Amino acid sequence: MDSGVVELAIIGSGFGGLGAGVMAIEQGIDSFVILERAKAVGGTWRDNTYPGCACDIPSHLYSFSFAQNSEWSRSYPAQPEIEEYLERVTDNYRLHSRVRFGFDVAEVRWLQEQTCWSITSHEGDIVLASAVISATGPLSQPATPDFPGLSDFAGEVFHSANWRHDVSLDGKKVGVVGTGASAIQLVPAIADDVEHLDVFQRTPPWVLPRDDRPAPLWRRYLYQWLPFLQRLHRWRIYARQEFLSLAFLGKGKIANAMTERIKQETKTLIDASFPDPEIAAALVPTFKPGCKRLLISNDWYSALAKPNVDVVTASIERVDATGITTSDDRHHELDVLVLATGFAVTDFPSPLTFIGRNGVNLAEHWEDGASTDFGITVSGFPNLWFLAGPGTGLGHNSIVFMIEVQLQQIGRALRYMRSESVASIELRQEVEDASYAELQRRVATTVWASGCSSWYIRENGRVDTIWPGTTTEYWWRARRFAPNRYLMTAGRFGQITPSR
Ligand code: N01
Repeated sequence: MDSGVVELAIIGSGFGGLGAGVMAIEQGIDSFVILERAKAVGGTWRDNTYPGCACDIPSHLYSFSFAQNSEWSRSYPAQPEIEEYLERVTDNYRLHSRVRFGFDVAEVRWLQEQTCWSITSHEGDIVLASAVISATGPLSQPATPDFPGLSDFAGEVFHSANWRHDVSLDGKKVGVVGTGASAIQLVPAIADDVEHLDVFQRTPPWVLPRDDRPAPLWRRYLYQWLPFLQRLHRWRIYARQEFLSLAFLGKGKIANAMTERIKQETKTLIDASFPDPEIAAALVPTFKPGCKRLLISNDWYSALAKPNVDVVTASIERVDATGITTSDDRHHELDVLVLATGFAVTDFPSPLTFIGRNGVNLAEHWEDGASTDFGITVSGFPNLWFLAGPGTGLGHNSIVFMIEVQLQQIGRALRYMRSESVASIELRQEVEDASYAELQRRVATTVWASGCSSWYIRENGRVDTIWPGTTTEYWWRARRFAPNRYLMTAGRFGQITPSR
């Protein structure tokens, strides 16, 4: 068993955790640690290595504002480039020595007497920290369906987020379950290698063309020598993405026109690959565009139309040693089964256990609704901040932007605590209640509550995951730390009282 004492512990080393590390350095916090369960930084961009993996937000925007990269090779670079970018940020800010790799957090418990958090790993190691930033990310827990007979499958089965590069797909009969953001990237990337591909579709997605272009060398030089031009480009992308929110948030003429345009674009893409209207009809969604994540691809439908690819629309009944039987009694023989079935997003705060003041378990506190203040703080859980927390997910813009807004607020809170001799701050219950009530009232009129099933919606029917506004509004309202929203106890921040 190993232990340590720090001012600030950051859990996770993806975009959120690394951004928090930079923020800590900028705030002059010398005593901090980044706890990472894996052996490398990068979070979701380290874990998702499936063929074709890329970001669906252009990287000039999906990157830190303080670490712009003039070298992006194209508008939507592939995963290795994004992972390399995060490694470079880690190097440039000398964060490597701050990361404690292999520390898989099990429990985070508030010790009232000592005014600190006790963070315990699955191996029993303990870190005491005056403050904690949870940056575990919403897409860190793969969701695996429990199809009857799945364990009987004699071939290889793996989740898209745990890609088995040691399993060759060449000349194999492969099944991919799912037609979400991951499947839409990996199916076109593997379709030509396999003998046969069955794509098991439960719900077809809305798909827009992907305006992906290589970045010419001259432009990269230009951005390197005249960084303000790159910033302009970044803001242009930001404005374009923000404009999309009109389709998701509003109800008026503009929203309707945008919705119709999205529908038309998908239908055009489908018709180009599937001239037979009967087959094409099975690929057209019935829910409102945006209710599930809107996808972008130029090769999804052409991949599905390949002679060795079948879209299976009958539901999966059971798996046996040799493949999958669907509800139409057909047996689909498979050598490899890929589960592109997404992530346990609404299961927060799982897989971590947070025990706050008075022994309150956060999972129970959030049982009826994941109430927070701007997804950042929670009542009953002092000196604890979340990045990309509940109610801050997006369907239209860069989550890195949201993380940076959250870091602005956290940085200001930490500065306040250190300069005003505040040992702990805790969100007022009434603030949390009002904040959550507003979120729920507003989300009810958005596309995400328009009647589809998606990972934005929890089992109890609440849309707790998504921010029901523009990111500009979020920036305006959430960037500042407002002391009057918090209960405070006086004392020196960062000084952990010895246990009696
Ligand atoms: O997961 P998903 P994902 N039987 O939940 C199907 C981000 N991301 O990994 O729609 C049969 O979107 C499920 O069917 P249905 C992005 O935020 C980002 O693709 O529920 N099918 C669906 O088709 C995204 O939103 C990038 O009916 C089952 C699919 O599996 C998030 O990750 C790239 C099933 C799951 O789709 C998740 O995307 C990739 C079952 N039991 C991912 N269970 C970027 O570019 C599930 N499905 C940033």
